[in-house]
Amino acid sequence: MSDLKSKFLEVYSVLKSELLNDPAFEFTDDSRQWVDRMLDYNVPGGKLNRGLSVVDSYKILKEGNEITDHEIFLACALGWCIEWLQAYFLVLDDIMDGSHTRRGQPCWFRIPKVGMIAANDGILLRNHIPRILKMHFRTKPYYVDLLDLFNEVEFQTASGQMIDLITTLEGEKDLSKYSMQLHHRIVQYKTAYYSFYLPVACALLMAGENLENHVDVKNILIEMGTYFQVQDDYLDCFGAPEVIGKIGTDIEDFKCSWLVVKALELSNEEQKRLLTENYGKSDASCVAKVKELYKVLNLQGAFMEYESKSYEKLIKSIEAHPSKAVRAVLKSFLAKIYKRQK
Ligand code: DMA
Ligand code: MG
Ligand code: MG
Ligand code: MG
Repeated sequence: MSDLKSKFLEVYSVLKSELLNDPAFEFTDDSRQWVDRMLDYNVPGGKLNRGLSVVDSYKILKEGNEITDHEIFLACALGWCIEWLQAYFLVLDDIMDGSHTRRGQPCWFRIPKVGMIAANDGILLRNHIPRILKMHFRTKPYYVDLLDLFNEVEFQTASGQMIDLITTLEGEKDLSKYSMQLHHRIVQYKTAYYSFYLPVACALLMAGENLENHVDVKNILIEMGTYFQVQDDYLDCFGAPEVIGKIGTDIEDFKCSWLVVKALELSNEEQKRLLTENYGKSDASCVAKVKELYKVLNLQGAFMEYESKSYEKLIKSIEAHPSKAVRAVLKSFLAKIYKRQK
């Protein structure tokens, strides 16, 4: 494990123990144990890309300046706030998407003793974020901006989840409403803001920057986040569950996935009929027919083409940025996700 990652995980233990001893609630042994187990199950088990990116980005922005251990701790704490936000959204997303596994284990709500308590655990995870921020950032000049940033991004993500969900409504299963434009809108809101803009925005605030001066950085990160969610859509069908740690449900769930939109673009009338008949059904044979059509249409090839085109476009936008440090931050983020398998 890298030094940074082990340092990052140490900070998790510190934050967890502070939350488990929060004087605002009279914990009993049982309730403390519940939260302890719930946090360990849902917060630290992912790739930690978003959280670690805060620390990486902060280091790059401060290049040439001395960084104290305390500043590293603070950057890690902000990184963990994003991992907490992600855990909150994922616990609820898995309930709503009817998913089975996440990060190589059953989804939290699938644990028999947990069930719908998971809904409240999601709310609790969300409430931990302002508590961590208050504990460690209350006296910082950028505290208000930080709170505002997390609030804005949470609103954008929840709105993205809303459009992701309402487009699949039963009784209105109409593939003709699915387009690249709708897909782009969904993924920009549900994924790009919290996964890409938020980590870099946290680092910029810590470095004393005003976010209003970084709209161009935000736009590049949103484009990167869109590319990331197209990968997620691709892996939902073509990824290996052992590698991605989750079993795809997009076909069953009638999601407006990049794959189905691309398939609609490439289909003839007969293939469109096959999609209409089989997309959005949980029956395994229907799912298999959709996957077969995806192969016939060579969506793997279409995705590879999309992937290299997006990469080139992103590199061009990054190269055009005037600040060397910002270019480095954006490139390091892109390198982490290009051609990812999980
Ligand atoms: C998830 O989109 C977005 C958020 C905000 C959790 P998704 O349902 O495609 O994610 P996953 O494939 O990880 O369930
Ligand atoms: Mg999901
Ligand atoms: Mg979802
Ligand atoms: Mg997905």
